Amino acid sequence: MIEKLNDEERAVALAGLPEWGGVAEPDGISRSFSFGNFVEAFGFMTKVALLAEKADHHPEWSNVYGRVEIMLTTHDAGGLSQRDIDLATAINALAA
Ligand code: HBI
Repeated sequence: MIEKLNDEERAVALAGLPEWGGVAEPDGISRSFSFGNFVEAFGFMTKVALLAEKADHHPEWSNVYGRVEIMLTTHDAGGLSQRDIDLATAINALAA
């Protein structure tokens, strides 16, 4: 059973993910990305989708032209879990 991070675990995790902000409802993290055009944005989303499927952990996201908004939370845990931190870290590597 995947558990929510406690306050201390959360603080440590977010310190390592300065590009991501805390989301209150649902309990999670989010980050915005801006690309030159839709095709670039969708290519990024495709790479994230393959990561997510491999991790069996999926984002809640939106896309408008070159912008992608990603929010990560763990439904099974009812909030932020290590799975979200791991996926955010992998997404950062894609966007680097
Ligand atoms: N993705 N964000 C998120 N949260 C989940 O709880 C989740 C998921 N993807 C797959 C999934 N759960 C289930 O398939 C596994 O927990 C079995």
